[in-house]
Amino acid sequence: MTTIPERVFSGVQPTGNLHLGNYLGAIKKFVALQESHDCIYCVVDLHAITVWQDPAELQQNIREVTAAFIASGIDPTKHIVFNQSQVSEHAELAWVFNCVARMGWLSRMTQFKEKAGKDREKASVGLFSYPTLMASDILTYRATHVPVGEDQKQHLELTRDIAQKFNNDYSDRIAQLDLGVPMQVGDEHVNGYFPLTEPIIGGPAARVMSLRDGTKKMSKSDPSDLSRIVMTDDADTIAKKFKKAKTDPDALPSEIEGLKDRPEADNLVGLYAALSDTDKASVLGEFGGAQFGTFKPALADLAVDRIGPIANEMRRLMDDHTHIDAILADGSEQARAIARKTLADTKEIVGFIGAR
Ligand code: AQP
Repeated sequence: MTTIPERVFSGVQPTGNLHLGNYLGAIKKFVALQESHDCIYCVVDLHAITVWQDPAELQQNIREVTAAFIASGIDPTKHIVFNQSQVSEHAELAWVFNCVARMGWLSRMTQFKEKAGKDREKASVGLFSYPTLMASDILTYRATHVPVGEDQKQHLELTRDIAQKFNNDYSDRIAQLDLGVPMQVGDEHVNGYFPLTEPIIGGPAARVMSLRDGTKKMSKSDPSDLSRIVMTDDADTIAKKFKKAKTDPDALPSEIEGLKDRPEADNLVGLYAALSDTDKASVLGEFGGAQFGTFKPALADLAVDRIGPIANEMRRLMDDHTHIDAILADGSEQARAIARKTLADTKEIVGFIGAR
Protein backbone atom coordinates (compact mmCIF):
# COMPACT_ATOMS: atom_id res chain seq x y z
CA MET A 1 0.00 0.00 0.00
CA THR A 2 1.46 3.36 -0.95
CA THR A 3 0.60 6.86 0.14
CA ILE A 4 1.27 8.25 -3.33
CA PRO A 5 -2.08 9.63 -4.58
CA GLU A 6 -3.90 7.16 -6.81
CA ARG A 7 -3.29 7.74 -10.50
CA VAL A 8 -4.20 5.58 -13.49
CA PHE A 9 -1.91 5.19 -16.52
CA SER A 10 -2.27 2.96 -19.56
CA GLY A 11 -1.34 2.86 -23.22
CA VAL A 12 -2.24 1.36 -26.57
CA GLN A 13 0.18 0.79 -29.46
CA PRO A 14 -0.67 2.50 -32.77
CA THR A 15 0.03 -0.61 -34.83
CA GLY A 16 -3.23 -0.73 -36.84
CA ASN A 17 -6.16 -3.15 -36.72
CA LEU A 18 -7.40 -1.88 -33.35
CA HIS A 19 -9.74 -4.71 -32.32
CA LEU A 20 -12.50 -5.74 -29.96
CA GLY A 21 -9.93 -7.26 -27.55
CA ASN A 22 -8.17 -3.89 -27.25
CA TYR A 23 -11.52 -2.18 -26.68
CA LEU A 24 -13.04 -4.60 -24.15
CA GLY A 25 -9.77 -5.57 -22.43
CA ALA A 26 -8.44 -2.03 -22.11
CA ILE A 27 -10.16 1.06 -23.59
CA LYS A 28 -13.61 0.37 -22.12
CA LYS A 29 -11.97 0.13 -18.68
CA PHE A 30 -10.08 3.38 -19.30
CA VAL A 31 -13.43 5.10 -19.81
CA ALA A 32 -14.94 3.72 -16.59
CA LEU A 33 -11.92 4.69 -14.46
CA GLN A 34 -12.30 8.37 -15.38
CA GLU A 35 -15.12 8.68 -12.85
CA SER A 36 -12.98 7.68 -9.87
CA HIS A 37 -9.36 8.55 -10.76
CA ASP A 38 -6.96 10.99 -12.38
CA CYS A 39 -6.11 9.22 -15.61
CA ILE A 40 -3.32 9.45 -18.16
CA TYR A 41 -3.86 7.60 -21.45
CA CYS A 42 -1.03 7.30 -23.91
CA VAL A 43 -0.66 6.29 -27.55
CA VAL A 44 2.59 4.40 -27.20
CA ASP A 45 4.25 5.15 -30.52
CA LEU A 46 7.80 4.47 -29.24
CA HIS A 47 6.65 0.92 -28.49
CA ALA A 48 5.13 0.57 -31.95
CA ILE A 49 8.50 0.91 -33.73
CA THR A 50 9.95 -2.12 -31.91
CA VAL A 51 8.70 -3.82 -35.08
CA TRP A 52 8.81 -2.10 -38.49
CA GLN A 53 6.11 0.55 -39.11
CA ASP A 54 5.58 2.39 -42.37
CA PRO A 55 5.92 6.11 -41.38
CA ALA A 56 2.74 7.30 -43.12
CA GLU A 57 0.71 4.42 -41.67
CA LEU A 58 2.17 5.08 -38.23
CA GLN A 59 0.93 8.67 -38.32
CA GLN A 60 -2.49 7.49 -39.41
CA ASN A 61 -2.55 4.84 -36.63
CA ILE A 62 -1.50 7.31 -33.91
CA ARG A 63 -4.46 9.47 -34.88
CA GLU A 64 -6.75 6.45 -35.11
CA VAL A 65 -5.96 5.25 -31.56
CA THR A 66 -6.47 8.81 -30.29
CA ALA A 67 -9.80 8.94 -32.13
CA ALA A 68 -10.77 5.58 -30.58
CA PHE A 69 -10.00 6.92 -27.09
CA ILE A 70 -12.13 10.02 -27.61
CA ALA A 71 -14.94 8.24 -29.49
CA SER A 72 -15.15 5.63 -26.70
CA GLY A 73 -15.72 8.37 -24.13
CA ILE A 74 -12.34 9.46 -22.78
CA ASP A 75 -12.53 13.15 -22.00
CA PRO A 76 -9.27 14.96 -22.85
CA THR A 77 -10.45 18.10 -21.07
CA LYS A 78 -10.55 16.24 -17.74
CA HIS A 79 -7.77 13.66 -18.21
CA ILE A 80 -4.48 13.54 -20.10
CA VAL A 81 -4.37 12.02 -23.60
CA PHE A 82 -1.06 12.18 -25.50
CA ASN A 83 1.43 10.29 -27.64
CA GLN A 84 4.53 8.92 -25.98
CA SER A 85 7.18 10.28 -28.37
CA GLN A 86 6.24 13.88 -27.52
CA VAL A 87 7.45 13.36 -23.95
CA SER A 88 11.11 12.41 -24.22
CA GLU A 89 11.36 11.77 -20.47
CA HIS A 90 9.89 8.29 -21.10
CA ALA A 91 12.94 7.29 -23.12
CA GLU A 92 15.35 8.88 -20.64
CA LEU A 93 13.86 7.12 -17.63
CA ALA A 94 13.81 3.88 -19.63
CA TRP A 95 17.60 4.14 -19.92
CA VAL A 96 17.93 4.32 -16.13
CA PHE A 97 15.59 1.31 -15.87
CA ASN A 98 17.64 -0.58 -18.48
CA CYS A 99 20.45 -0.29 -15.97
CA VAL A 100 18.24 -1.46 -13.08
CA ALA A 101 16.52 -4.42 -14.82
CA ARG A 102 18.49 -7.64 -15.24
CA MET A 103 19.01 -9.52 -18.52
CA GLY A 104 17.52 -12.63 -16.92
CA TRP A 105 14.28 -10.81 -16.08
CA LEU A 106 13.78 -9.65 -19.66
CA SER A 107 14.79 -13.01 -21.11
CA ARG A 108 11.82 -14.58 -19.34
CA MET A 109 9.22 -12.30 -20.97
CA THR A 110 6.80 -14.45 -22.96
CA GLN A 111 5.71 -11.58 -25.23
CA PHE A 112 9.31 -11.17 -26.45
CA LYS A 113 9.60 -14.90 -27.07
CA GLU A 114 6.31 -14.94 -29.01
CA LYS A 115 6.98 -11.81 -31.06
CA ALA A 116 10.64 -12.58 -31.79
CA GLY A 117 9.72 -16.10 -32.86
CA LYS A 118 12.40 -18.57 -33.83
CA ASP A 119 14.85 -16.03 -35.22
CA ARG A 120 15.68 -14.01 -32.11
CA GLU A 121 18.94 -12.76 -33.58
CA LYS A 122 16.90 -10.67 -36.01
CA ALA A 123 14.57 -9.11 -33.40
CA SER A 124 15.23 -5.45 -32.60
CA VAL A 125 16.98 -4.56 -29.35
CA GLY A 126 13.91 -2.38 -28.69
CA LEU A 127 11.63 -5.42 -28.77
CA PHE A 128 13.79 -7.04 -26.09
CA SER A 129 13.86 -3.96 -23.85
CA TYR A 130 10.15 -3.15 -24.46
CA PRO A 131 9.20 -3.93 -20.82
CA THR A 132 11.68 -1.42 -19.37
CA LEU A 133 10.13 1.30 -21.55
CA MET A 134 6.70 0.18 -20.36
CA ALA A 135 7.89 0.42 -16.74
CA SER A 136 9.12 3.90 -17.54
CA ASP A 137 5.76 4.92 -19.10
CA ILE A 138 3.99 3.95 -15.91
CA LEU A 139 6.52 5.16 -13.37
CA THR A 140 7.21 8.49 -15.10
CA TYR A 141 3.80 9.39 -13.66
CA ARG A 142 4.29 7.29 -10.49
CA ALA A 143 1.00 5.67 -11.49
CA THR A 144 -0.57 3.42 -8.88
CA HIS A 145 -3.02 1.55 -11.14
CA VAL A 146 -2.77 0.24 -14.69
CA PRO A 147 -5.82 -1.20 -16.53
CA VAL A 148 -4.62 -3.77 -19.09
CA GLY A 149 -5.59 -7.04 -20.74
CA GLU A 150 -4.29 -10.26 -19.21
CA ASP A 151 -1.47 -10.52 -21.77
CA GLN A 152 0.27 -7.58 -20.05
CA LYS A 153 0.28 -9.12 -16.57
CA GLN A 154 3.89 -10.30 -16.77
CA HIS A 155 5.10 -6.86 -17.89
CA LEU A 156 3.28 -5.28 -14.94
CA GLU A 157 5.04 -7.68 -12.58
CA LEU A 158 8.35 -6.65 -14.12
CA THR A 159 7.41 -2.98 -13.58
CA ARG A 160 6.96 -3.74 -9.88
CA ASP A 161 10.30 -5.57 -9.78
CA ILE A 162 12.06 -2.58 -11.36
CA ALA A 163 10.40 -0.12 -8.94
CA GLN A 164 11.30 -2.31 -5.99
CA LYS A 165 14.93 -2.78 -7.06
CA PHE A 166 15.34 0.96 -7.73
CA ASN A 167 13.83 1.81 -4.32
CA ASN A 168 16.10 -0.73 -2.69
CA ASP A 169 19.34 0.10 -4.55
CA TYR A 170 18.94 3.81 -3.82
CA SER A 171 17.19 3.63 -0.44
CA ASP A 172 19.87 5.65 1.43
CA ARG A 173 19.95 8.35 -1.21
CA ILE A 174 16.12 8.53 -1.38
CA ALA A 175 16.06 9.01 2.40
CA GLN A 176 18.88 11.58 2.29
CA LEU A 177 17.00 13.65 -0.30
CA ASP A 178 13.73 13.16 1.59
CA LEU A 179 12.05 11.86 -1.57
CA GLY A 180 10.63 8.64 -0.16
CA VAL A 181 7.02 7.79 0.50
CA PRO A 182 5.93 5.05 2.87
CA MET A 183 4.79 1.85 1.20
CA GLN A 184 4.27 -1.74 2.13
CA VAL A 185 6.44 -4.42 0.49
CA GLY A 186 5.27 -7.85 1.65
CA ASP A 187 5.24 -7.63 5.45
CA GLU A 188 7.69 -4.75 5.51
CA HIS A 189 7.06 -1.00 5.70
CA VAL A 190 9.64 0.77 3.55
CA ASN A 191 10.22 4.20 2.06
CA GLY A 192 10.54 4.26 -1.70
CA TYR A 193 10.35 6.69 -4.59
CA PHE A 194 8.45 4.64 -7.15
CA PRO A 195 5.12 2.99 -6.22
CA LEU A 196 4.51 -0.72 -6.67
CA THR A 197 1.84 -0.38 -9.32
CA GLU A 198 -1.30 -2.54 -9.19
CA PRO A 199 -2.67 -4.00 -12.41
CA ILE A 200 -6.40 -3.76 -13.06
CA ILE A 201 -7.20 -6.93 -14.99
CA GLY A 202 -10.43 -8.85 -15.01
CA GLY A 203 -13.94 -9.33 -16.25
CA PRO A 204 -15.15 -11.62 -19.03
CA ALA A 205 -12.97 -9.90 -21.69
CA ALA A 206 -9.59 -9.79 -19.94
CA ARG A 207 -8.32 -12.13 -22.66
CA VAL A 208 -10.38 -12.06 -25.84
CA MET A 209 -9.43 -14.96 -28.11
CA SER A 210 -9.10 -15.24 -31.89
CA LEU A 211 -12.35 -16.00 -33.73
CA ARG A 212 -10.45 -18.63 -35.74
CA ASP A 213 -8.76 -20.37 -32.81
CA GLY A 214 -10.07 -20.13 -29.25
CA THR A 215 -6.64 -20.97 -27.81
CA LYS A 216 -4.88 -17.91 -29.36
CA LYS A 217 -5.49 -14.34 -28.25
CA MET A 218 -7.19 -11.91 -30.62
CA SER A 219 -4.32 -9.85 -31.98
CA LYS A 220 -3.60 -6.97 -34.35
CA SER A 221 -0.81 -8.89 -36.02
CA ASP A 222 -2.69 -12.15 -36.72
CA PRO A 223 -2.38 -12.68 -40.49
CA SER A 224 -6.07 -13.66 -40.70
CA ASP A 225 -8.45 -10.70 -40.79
CA LEU A 226 -11.25 -13.13 -39.89
CA SER A 227 -9.58 -13.72 -36.50
CA ARG A 228 -10.58 -10.32 -35.14
CA ILE A 229 -13.34 -7.72 -35.12
CA VAL A 230 -11.68 -4.45 -36.04
CA MET A 231 -13.21 -1.37 -34.39
CA THR A 232 -14.00 0.19 -37.77
CA ASP A 233 -15.56 -2.94 -39.34
CA ASP A 234 -19.01 -2.23 -40.77
CA ALA A 235 -22.15 -4.15 -39.73
CA ASP A 236 -21.94 -6.65 -42.63
CA THR A 237 -18.30 -7.42 -41.95
CA ILE A 238 -18.98 -7.96 -38.23
CA ALA A 239 -21.88 -10.29 -39.04
CA LYS A 240 -19.74 -12.21 -41.56
CA LYS A 241 -16.82 -12.60 -39.15
CA PHE A 242 -19.04 -13.94 -36.34
CA LYS A 243 -20.81 -16.25 -38.80
CA LYS A 244 -17.45 -17.70 -39.86
CA ALA A 245 -16.12 -17.85 -36.28
CA LYS A 246 -14.89 -21.32 -35.37
CA THR A 247 -17.22 -23.19 -32.98
CA ASP A 248 -18.03 -26.76 -32.01
CA PRO A 249 -21.24 -28.57 -33.01
CA ASP A 250 -22.89 -28.57 -29.54
CA ALA A 251 -25.54 -26.18 -28.24
CA LEU A 252 -24.57 -23.64 -25.57
CA PRO A 253 -24.61 -25.04 -22.03
CA SER A 254 -26.81 -23.60 -19.28
CA GLU A 255 -24.02 -23.54 -16.68
CA ILE A 256 -20.48 -22.08 -16.74
CA GLU A 257 -18.96 -25.55 -16.10
CA GLY A 258 -20.27 -26.60 -19.51
CA LEU A 259 -17.85 -24.14 -21.19
CA LYS A 260 -14.84 -26.11 -19.94
CA ASP A 261 -12.74 -27.48 -22.83
CA ARG A 262 -14.85 -25.45 -25.30
CA PRO A 263 -12.51 -22.44 -25.85
CA GLU A 264 -14.41 -20.99 -28.82
CA ALA A 265 -17.80 -21.18 -27.09
CA ASP A 266 -16.27 -19.73 -23.92
CA ASN A 267 -14.79 -16.84 -25.93
CA LEU A 268 -18.05 -15.92 -27.68
CA VAL A 269 -20.02 -16.10 -24.43
CA GLY A 270 -17.37 -13.89 -22.77
CA LEU A 271 -17.67 -11.39 -25.61
CA TYR A 272 -21.44 -11.26 -25.24
CA ALA A 273 -21.09 -10.78 -21.47
CA ALA A 274 -18.54 -7.96 -21.83
CA LEU A 275 -20.52 -6.17 -24.53
CA SER A 276 -23.72 -6.36 -22.50
CA ASP A 277 -22.04 -5.51 -19.16
CA THR A 278 -23.12 -8.78 -17.54
CA ASP A 279 -21.29 -12.01 -16.80
CA LYS A 280 -21.04 -15.37 -18.52
CA ALA A 281 -23.56 -16.99 -16.12
CA SER A 282 -26.26 -14.46 -17.08
CA VAL A 283 -25.55 -14.95 -20.79
CA LEU A 284 -25.90 -18.72 -20.38
CA GLY A 285 -29.08 -18.12 -18.38
CA GLU A 286 -30.50 -16.45 -21.49
CA PHE A 287 -28.92 -18.58 -24.24
CA GLY A 288 -28.37 -21.99 -22.57
CA GLY A 289 -29.56 -24.69 -25.00
CA ALA A 290 -29.36 -22.36 -28.04
CA GLN A 291 -27.40 -23.38 -31.15
CA PHE A 292 -24.65 -21.13 -32.51
CA GLY A 293 -26.93 -20.45 -35.48
CA THR A 294 -29.08 -18.45 -33.05
CA PHE A 295 -26.35 -17.11 -30.75
CA LYS A 296 -23.93 -15.79 -33.38
CA PRO A 297 -26.40 -13.35 -35.04
CA ALA A 298 -27.46 -12.10 -31.58
CA LEU A 299 -23.80 -11.51 -30.72
CA ALA A 300 -23.19 -9.76 -34.05
CA ASP A 301 -26.19 -7.45 -33.49
CA LEU A 302 -24.98 -6.61 -30.00
CA ALA A 303 -21.43 -5.87 -31.25
CA VAL A 304 -22.77 -3.62 -34.02
CA ASP A 305 -24.98 -1.84 -31.51
CA ARG A 306 -22.06 -1.21 -29.11
CA ILE A 307 -19.14 -0.47 -31.42
CA GLY A 308 -20.99 0.95 -34.44
CA PRO A 309 -21.48 4.40 -32.85
CA ILE A 310 -17.84 4.44 -31.69
CA ALA A 311 -16.63 3.61 -35.21
CA ASN A 312 -18.83 6.37 -36.69
CA GLU A 313 -17.42 8.90 -34.25
CA MET A 314 -13.87 7.69 -34.96
CA ARG A 315 -14.44 8.30 -38.68
CA ARG A 316 -15.79 11.78 -37.98
CA LEU A 317 -12.81 12.65 -35.77
CA MET A 318 -10.34 11.25 -38.30
CA ASP A 319 -11.66 13.72 -40.89
CA ASP A 320 -10.11 16.57 -38.90
CA HIS A 321 -6.46 15.87 -38.07
CA THR A 322 -5.92 19.32 -36.65
CA HIS A 323 -8.34 18.64 -33.78
CA ILE A 324 -6.71 15.30 -32.90
CA ASP A 325 -3.20 16.73 -33.20
CA ALA A 326 -4.19 19.61 -30.90
CA ILE A 327 -5.49 17.16 -28.27
CA LEU A 328 -2.16 15.29 -28.42
CA ALA A 329 -0.09 18.48 -28.22
CA ASP A 330 -2.08 19.77 -25.26
CA GLY A 331 -1.97 16.41 -23.46
CA SER A 332 1.77 16.11 -24.09
CA GLU A 333 2.37 19.47 -22.46
CA GLN A 334 0.45 18.40 -19.36
CA ALA A 335 2.23 15.04 -19.27
CA ARG A 336 5.65 16.68 -19.67
CA ALA A 337 5.05 18.86 -16.61
CA ILE A 338 4.66 15.74 -14.45
CA ALA A 339 7.40 13.80 -16.24
CA ARG A 340 10.02 16.55 -15.82
CA LYS A 341 9.69 16.47 -12.04
CA THR A 342 9.99 12.65 -11.87
CA LEU A 343 13.02 12.64 -14.13
CA ALA A 344 14.73 15.44 -12.20
CA ASP A 345 14.14 13.55 -8.93
CA THR A 346 15.42 10.33 -10.50
CA LYS A 347 18.58 11.99 -11.81
CA GLU A 348 19.21 13.50 -8.40
CA ILE A 349 18.67 10.12 -6.73
CA VAL A 350 21.02 8.36 -9.16
CA GLY A 351 23.70 11.02 -8.59
CA PHE A 352 23.83 12.94 -11.86
CA ILE A 353 24.87 16.60 -11.76
CA GLY A 354 22.68 19.44 -13.05
CA ALA A 355 19.37 17.58 -12.76
CA ARG A 356 17.47 20.60 -11.51
N1 AQP B 1 -7.01 -10.21 -27.06
C1 AQP B 1 -7.03 -9.30 -26.09
N2 AQP B 1 -7.94 -9.38 -25.08
C2 AQP B 1 -7.96 -8.45 -24.10
N3 AQP B 1 -7.13 -7.40 -24.06
C3 AQP B 1 -6.22 -7.28 -25.04
N4 AQP B 1 -5.27 -6.36 -25.29
C4 AQP B 1 -4.61 -6.70 -26.43
N5 AQP B 1 -5.12 -7.81 -26.94
C5 AQP B 1 -6.12 -8.20 -26.10
C6 AQP B 1 -5.02 -5.21 -24.46
O1 AQP B 1 -5.12 -4.05 -25.26
C7 AQP B 1 -4.23 -3.06 -24.74
C8 AQP B 1 -3.44 -2.48 -25.87
O2 AQP B 1 -2.63 -3.48 -26.45
P1 AQP B 1 -1.34 -3.06 -27.25
O3 AQP B 1 -1.73 -2.22 -28.37
O4 AQP B 1 -0.39 -2.40 -26.34
O5 AQP B 1 -0.65 -4.36 -27.78
P2 AQP B 1 -0.74 -5.89 -27.55
O6 AQP B 1 -1.05 -6.24 -26.16
O7 AQP B 1 0.49 -6.49 -28.09
O8 AQP B 1 -2.00 -6.17 -28.42
P3 AQP B 1 -2.33 -6.84 -29.78
O9 AQP B 1 -3.54 -6.15 -30.22
O10 AQP B 1 -2.43 -8.28 -29.65
O11 AQP B 1 -1.15 -6.52 -30.78
P4 AQP B 1 -0.05 -7.46 -31.37
O12 AQP B 1 -0.68 -8.28 -32.44
O13 AQP B 1 0.95 -6.49 -31.92
O14 AQP B 1 0.50 -8.30 -30.27
C9 AQP B 1 -3.37 -3.74 -23.67
O15 AQP B 1 -3.87 -3.41 -22.39
C10 AQP B 1 -3.58 -5.20 -23.94
O16 AQP B 1 -3.45 -5.98 -22.77
